[in-house]
Amino acid sequence: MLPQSEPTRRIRGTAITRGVSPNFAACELGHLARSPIDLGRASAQHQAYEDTLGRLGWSLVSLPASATHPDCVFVEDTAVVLDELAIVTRPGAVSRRGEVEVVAAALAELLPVVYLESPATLDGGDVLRLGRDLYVGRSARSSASGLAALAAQVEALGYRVIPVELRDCLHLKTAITAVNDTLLVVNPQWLDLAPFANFELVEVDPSEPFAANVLRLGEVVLTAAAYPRTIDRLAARGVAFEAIEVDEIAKAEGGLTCCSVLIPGRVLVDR
Ligand code: CIR
Repeated sequence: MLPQSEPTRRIRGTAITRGVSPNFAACELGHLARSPIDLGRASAQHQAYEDTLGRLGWSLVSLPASATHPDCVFVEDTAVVLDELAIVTRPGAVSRRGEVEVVAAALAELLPVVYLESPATLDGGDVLRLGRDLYVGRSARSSASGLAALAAQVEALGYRVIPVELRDCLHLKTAITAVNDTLLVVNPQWLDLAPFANFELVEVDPSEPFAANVLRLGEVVLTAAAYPRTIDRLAARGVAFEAIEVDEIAKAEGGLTCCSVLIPGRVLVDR
């Protein structure tokens, strides 16, 4: 039995999520082979994910699934949230472009919203925010013009865009995520680590290449239960974590960060 964190009553902010599409099995795939997806199991895992966010202090805005957007559960790709505003992306996969509208409407109730325009493409999964630095993966989904358009939106606000070279994985946050402000968990096979020279790194266990995608939820980090060896490495560093099952969702090449857009410190007043 993995250790569980204590529930908290403090409201940390809003988490936007979206249900699993009835057509989830028709999801986009970048580097994974397609395997059968049990829709009921994926939906149950997603419900447990939402329940965990709620228990850990996030006010949920749970948007309805879309039959015409198989990947709609992966809301992370539709937006980049900063302190001052949210940038609605233009996803790299054409089938995913229509996902942004309902998420943008939900975001607009919480903070100002701006948009990336064609021909820029950018997936939120490629953006790792550490303070006022935005590390951005140059992936098959996020183009050079996408990075430039993002920089144009954020540099005047005092953020830096730092490009990161990727290989053999879908998004930057498939390869690296933050445990806290100084400690990152990483699969060193999938990216150029030079931009992260000033951080402490925990490498995934080599038998768990997808374990680098963890979700920072305050003092607690959400991890995927399928990766116990990497969890042991995090525990050895004193990281407080909670592990949940997301292996059915992972068949669509999505992880823990992908299923929410977090807006710290902002909640809808009439909820
Ligand atoms: C896709 O290929 O776009 C989806 N099947 C998976 C997206 C996962 N999102 C993420 O890592 N941020």
